[in-house]
Amino acid sequence: IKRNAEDVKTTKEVKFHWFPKKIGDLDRCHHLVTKFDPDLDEDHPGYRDPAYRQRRKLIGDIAFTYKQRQVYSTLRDLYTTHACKEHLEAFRLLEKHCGYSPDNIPQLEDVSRFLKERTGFQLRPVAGLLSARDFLASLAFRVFQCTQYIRHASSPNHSPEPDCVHELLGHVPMLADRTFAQFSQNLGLASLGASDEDIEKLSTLYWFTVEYGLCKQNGEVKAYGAGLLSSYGELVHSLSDEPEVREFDPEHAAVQPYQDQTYQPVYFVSESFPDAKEKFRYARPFSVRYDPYTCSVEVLDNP
Ligand code: HBI
Ligand code: FE
Repeated sequence: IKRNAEDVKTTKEVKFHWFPKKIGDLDRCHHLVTKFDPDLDEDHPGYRDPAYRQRRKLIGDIAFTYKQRQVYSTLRDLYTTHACKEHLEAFRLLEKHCGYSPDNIPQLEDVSRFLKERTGFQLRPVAGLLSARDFLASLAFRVFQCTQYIRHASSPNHSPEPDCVHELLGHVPMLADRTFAQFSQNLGLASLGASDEDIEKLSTLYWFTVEYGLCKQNGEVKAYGAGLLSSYGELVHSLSDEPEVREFDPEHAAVQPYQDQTYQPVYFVSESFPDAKEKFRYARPFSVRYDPYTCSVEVLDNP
């Protein structure tokens, strides 16, 4: 008797057809019956109507490529073990009050209102990548520039540019934390009027903290960077034994070469957000102060 691998597992195992075990598995149910297909069945009333058939194909393709809750649900499951407590707490509130759910992309305005109440951060729509200088300058005013389009459905787990998955699942929950919000604004304030070299350094620092930062919590390492929290693969990688993990130090993080094509080989781990915020000091010939009453920046001459 010929046996294949599946036959020889355990004696008690009964073989049966694959069937969906969770609602997301319904994505795999695409075995259409060809009977009554207007493209294949000559007796179909629409068979001789090309416009009808084209319209049917368009609607059919949407159904075929529909991925129920894929990104949201897989990431959310992983947050329990991999995300820092600030992210988890904010995420819970966003689900409760802001329409975060597997089947819904919330409105920017609703999320912005939520953040404004928590930390004074607001979201502003942006069409795509901005220059690092412009992007950082917004942070000085507690404005986060947010893309609104979503990644292409053919690669749900990866996007080469920021998209609303990255902004909403990665950045927004962190911006709801007061200390993290202050740290982000401090990076923004430091960038105002900075030289090109310093913008490069601040961008790199932003990269290793806001995008790819790790932090210690109750003796464990957790992720707080938005690039990690919006990428299933890299989130797992960052907390595995593979990458090198260094103690966070702004001087070093600001000049560490980084990787935007594959996973990072090096991450920086902070003791805590207050610690990261305290360590970041920036010296220059003048200083700036943000006036929250007028939402404007004042330049202070240093004697
Ligand atoms: N623009 N829209 C957008 N979103 C970002 O996250 C972003 C950007 N421009 C530059 C940038 N990030 C990085 O250079 C940061 O390091 C500043
Ligand atoms: Fe980002």
